Formats: sequence, C-alpha cells, structure tokens
Amino acid sequence: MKNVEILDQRARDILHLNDKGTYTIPTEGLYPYQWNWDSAFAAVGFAQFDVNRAWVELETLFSGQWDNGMVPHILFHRADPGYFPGPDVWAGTGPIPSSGISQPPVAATMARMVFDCDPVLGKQRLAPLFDKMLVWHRWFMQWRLDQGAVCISHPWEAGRDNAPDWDVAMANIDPGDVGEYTRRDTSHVDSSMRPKKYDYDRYIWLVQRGRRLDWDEEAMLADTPFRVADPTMTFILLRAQRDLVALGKILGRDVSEIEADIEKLQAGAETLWNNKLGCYDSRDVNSGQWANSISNASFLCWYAGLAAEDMKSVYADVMKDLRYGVPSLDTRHEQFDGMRYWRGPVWGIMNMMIAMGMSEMNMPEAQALRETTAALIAEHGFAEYFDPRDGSPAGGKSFTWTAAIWLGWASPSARTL
Ligand code: 9WN
Repeated sequence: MKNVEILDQRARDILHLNDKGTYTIPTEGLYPYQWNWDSAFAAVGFAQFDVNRAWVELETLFSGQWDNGMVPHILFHRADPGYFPGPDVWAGTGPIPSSGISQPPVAATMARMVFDCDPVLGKQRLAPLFDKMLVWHRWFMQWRLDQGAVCISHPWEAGRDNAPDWDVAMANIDPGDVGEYTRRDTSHVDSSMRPKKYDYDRYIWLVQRGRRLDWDEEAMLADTPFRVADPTMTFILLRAQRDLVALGKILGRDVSEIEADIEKLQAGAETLWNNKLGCYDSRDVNSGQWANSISNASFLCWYAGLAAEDMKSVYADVMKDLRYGVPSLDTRHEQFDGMRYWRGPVWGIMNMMIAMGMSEMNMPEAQALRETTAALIAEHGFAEYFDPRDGSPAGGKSFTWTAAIWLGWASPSARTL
C-alpha cells in the first residue's frame, strides 16, 4: 500500500476542499449542497482531527429539521445551478430551502462515534442534538413504518437511487405528464455511470407529486404509487435507535420510548426476510412483491444488531471471486451493471457499516473487508464508487464520504471500530 501518511493527508485535504465552513458538500460540481447521510459520515472523518468541526457538521444538518421532525435529504444553503432538481423544484417547507424527503438516519450512530473521540466535548454538544435526533426517529416511526419495517417514499430516500429494489414500484408510475427538464448530473459524469432517463422521469414525477401535496405526509401516503419497505432504512434506523439509547443514557434521559421502538423495528426487520431468496430483501408494500435482490443493504443486518446466522453463507457466496468489497448488487444478478451506480458498484460507506456490524458479531470477515476497502482506495483513489470486479473508480472524484471512511475506519492509522 502507498504511504499511509500521504493517503491520510489526501483524505484530510478532500474534506477541507469540500468544506463550506459549517457543512461539507459531497463533491464539487456534481453535488454542490449538503446531503444528509453524507454529512454524518463527513463528521466521523472530521472527528479524527477536529472534533469541534465534526459537531458543527451535525449541528448544521439538524438546523434544517422541519416542524414535523423530518430532516431533509438535501439542504440547499446556497443556490447552485449545477444541480437538478434544485430548491425551486422541491419547494421544501422547512427553515432552510430543502428537498421534501429524508435519507438513511445514520446520524445518531455517527454522532456516537464522534462522541467517543472526545467525550468531554461530546457531553457539551450532545444534548440539543439528542432531542432533534429523537424527534427525527419518531417521524420515521410515525410515517414510514409497514409492519415494523421502514419504507421509503422515493428512491432517493434510501440513498440507493437506482437499485433494482424499487423496480416493481417504479413500473407502477406513469410519468407521462412530467414535462421537460434538463438533467445536470450527466454533464459532470458519464451517463453510463448514472441512472437512466426511465428512472429520472419517475424521480422527478415523485418530486412533483410531493410538492403538489405541499409535502404533507398524510396526503402523500394516500394512494401512493411508491412505498417500499427496505433493508437500508430498516437496519439503519434499528441501529441508530440502539445508539440513541446509549447516548440518551449518557445524558440521563428516559429512553423507554426508544426501547419500545427497537422492539417494533426488530419485528419489522424479519418481515424483510425473503424465504425463497434466503436473504433480507426489499418488499413492495402496494403489491407485496419481493425485489429478489441481494444488495449491500441486505448485509447491514449485523450492523442492525441481528445475529443473522443464515446471512453468513450468503455473504460468502456473493464475495467468492471479489477483491474490493461488497457489490451493491450480487454480480450473478441479471441486472448487475458494474459501473452503474447502485446496480453493481462498491460504495465505501456501505463497506464500513457492514464491517462495523460484522466486527460486533465477532466475524473475521470484518477485518478482511477493512483491508480490501483500504486497498481499493489506495489503488484507485477517493472516488464516489468503484467497479467491484476490478476496482475501477467511478462517479464523482475527491469524494467526501470516501475520504471520511478512510480516516475513520479503513486507513491502517484509524482507530479500529
Ligand atoms: C440524490 C450525495 C448523494 C448520496 C446518495 C447517492 C447520490 C443523489 C443524486 O448522491 O444521490 O440524492 O443526485 O444522484 O445515491 O446516496 O447521498 O452523495
């Protein structure tokens, strides 16, 4: 591996490059705003050398929280014509111009990791954030649950935009009246690495629907064509609730409500078990159909605190001939596409969360995943995502979350999780 110090410095430089003072953008050009889960990972990266800046990142994210508790997936602090759909298209109703949907709630888990870097400072900064995280998690429990599993209302909400998990629900949408629009993403990145027009028409159609309903959750839920119960959201919220309990106890709070929610989510997680596939899978709520997809989100079961013994052999099968971490879609799946976003590529953040779970379950695979992710980044750079077959870098470059997980986890110099 190249000199670790040089790579550590490069990762810190990337965080500085994308740092807008109180928040961090994922990468210049392609994503010029603050994204929800990207920011939480960025905080863990900053915490390795500037814990105060890590807390600022999370505080800025929660300054965009809506009255109903939702924390938006994008905060448009400063308008930028380089991204579509921007603030005018979304017309979010919160205190800061924003999108109208959320993203996987990794913040409590990442806040706990930041806290552990400096518990004295952490105790000062945690209390107001704890209350905001509690209300956000409550919003998921109120508006996103189906039989205890957490659903998404838009593919962008899961953060796995074009995963095959949503294909059934997406086919239900007729975007005939979506109108003309100009994509910006394909002017920054080759279109072979991005979702197709078929997907984008439906993404924008769903945004138009939410906006028309003034982002009122009750109205949006009625006759929704898109509601998918998904392992990303379910496992990540389950994990986040456990971390929120730990943080609440540090603050001396009553955590009984969160503990009751954990029970519900644990039961909900089991409704994502696709018996025929022998794997955790996404379930289309409207039709009851399975996605039949073994994705990197399926392997967040251990991160969620589930023993998930049956998933160990599924993991071994998926990883059999791969050297660079967990593909977003099983390479044997007919829809597998090694460079197209969430239909094949490896994502560093997912590798980190999967490895955190495996490590907590005392699975030796955790260390191997850490080492292969480190090798991937050392050999191919701090890209947004990578081809699982040969590690080719893809999407945006100088990417915040890849730098952050390098510093917080993958680098041989990182404190082990
Ligand atoms: C839409 C910023 C975000 C990530 C998502 C990733 C991608 C956006 C896009 O980029 O989504 O939210 O325009 O493609 O899929 O996980 O948070 O890095």
